[in-house]
Amino acid sequence: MAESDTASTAPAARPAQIGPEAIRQCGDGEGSVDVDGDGLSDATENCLGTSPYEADTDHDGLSDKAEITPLNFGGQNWYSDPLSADTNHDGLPDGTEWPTSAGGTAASWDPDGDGVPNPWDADNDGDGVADRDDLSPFSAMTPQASLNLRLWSQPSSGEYVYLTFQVRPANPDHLRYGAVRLDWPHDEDGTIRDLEDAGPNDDVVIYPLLEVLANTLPTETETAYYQITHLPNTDPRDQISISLYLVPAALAGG
Ligand SMILES: [Ca+2]
Ligand SMILES: [Ca+2]
Ligand SMILES: [Ca+2]
Ligand SMILES: [Ca+2]
Repeated sequence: MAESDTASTAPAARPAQIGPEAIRQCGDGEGSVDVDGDGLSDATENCLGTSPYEADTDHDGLSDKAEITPLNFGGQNWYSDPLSADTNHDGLPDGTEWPTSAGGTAASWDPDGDGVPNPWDADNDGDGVADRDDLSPFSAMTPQASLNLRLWSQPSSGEYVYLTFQVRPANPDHLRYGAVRLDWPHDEDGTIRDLEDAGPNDDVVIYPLLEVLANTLPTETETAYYQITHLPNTDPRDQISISLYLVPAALAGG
């Protein structure tokens, strides 16, 4: 398909963005000289701007040929960028968002069924938490009143197991006061008093807490270090509260 097949062929005009027009201009790769063996001729790669010496120019796990081959999904053609490891700039490389059936590592093209395949979707699982903030970007949980965590193997004595997880209120609006400084009205009698009225929004900061029922109470050192509060309760397990750290949401309303 290419007119010339030498790696030294300079492109007359490189397309600004790789898409249908670029593929029309440069061809889709057939040719006799394909130094890196990725299915795109050297001439086509010189025209597109991909490397004729590397099968995967942007090192995202997908060959240049795979990336310029349009994906027909949901009634339209989608074009990946072989010059960017993260086509939609959502923090997940294309190879992570591509499904295993097409050479990537994701379970499917579109887990939330919104018609937008992962490599072009900023929120793959549609839970309102953007991929770049989401610890589990391919699966959404329905709201639950409580969650059980169980270790399948017991750590050795003195050994720590660190867990990182995200929690989110069913209604994200309930976090609107989280870690925001608020003003306390002038009050000389209440449990919380504000006598000096020095300025607006300088008195109170509200942090969300996670209530945990645990079989083992943290040590005093751990309690102080992690700002853990022991709460009185009637359950045979210990009830503690742990401060949550807010993750700034990248999506509006997230
Ligand atoms: Ca090639
Ligand atoms: Ca690639
Ligand atoms: Ca991405
Ligand atoms: Ca998400």
